[in-house]
Amino acid sequence: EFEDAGTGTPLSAIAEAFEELSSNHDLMLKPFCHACSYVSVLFGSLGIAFKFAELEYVSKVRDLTEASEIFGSLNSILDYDVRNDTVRTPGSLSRNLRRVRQGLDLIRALFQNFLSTYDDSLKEAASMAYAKVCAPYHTWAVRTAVSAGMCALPTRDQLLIKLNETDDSAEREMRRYIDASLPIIEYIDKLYISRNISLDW
Ligand code: 1PZ
Repeated sequence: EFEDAGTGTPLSAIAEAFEELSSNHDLMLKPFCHACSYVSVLFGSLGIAFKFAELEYVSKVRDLTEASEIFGSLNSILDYDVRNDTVRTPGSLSRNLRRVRQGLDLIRALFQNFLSTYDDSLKEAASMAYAKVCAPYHTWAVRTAVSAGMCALPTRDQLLIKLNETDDSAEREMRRYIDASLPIIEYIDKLYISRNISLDW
């Protein structure tokens, strides 16, 4: 189903992209967006019910990518929006960054649940991850649409086939993403916290 860029699978490409980001210094916007764009391949394996999630995620990553022509680092996005009092304004870069970060964290939680259960259905793993990471910040309408979509998820085996992985290889690649994305997610949270911006939105 997916084109392999040489040797890798979609999951290994995602893991590699996040491993290449370093959260040790000023994280640059362009490489960050590049890594985020790899995630898009996952949507294709979830089915039509999550098309709206894909459109949401992709458009926010695209806005950030376009901004990377002007803003060098993630820090400079926050500085700009703090100066203009637009951190939480719909469509602002700092708000889009917060949403993309929630998407990255959702995938991390999802992978973690995937690895700790062998249920043939992904509904439980996906619902739990969503409830914890995203639902508290989403409207009732969005939460309802997501819970309807959960009934149309592929099975565990169907997902593995679509991603061109075995149970063992998927476990390895998901662990790589879990380990590589956590410091990035924490780094993004600190951008807000260090400026006294709460994360309850
Ligand atoms: C096999 C596992 C399947 C798991 C499926 C989980 C799907 C969750 C779908 C979440 C859909 C969210 C859709 C819309 C959210 C919007 O309310 C907000 C609006 O932000 P605003 O414009 O108000 O600032 N948008 C977002 O939060 C951005 C996108 C989030 C999408 C994350 C998806 C992550 C990837 C899922 C797994 C591939």
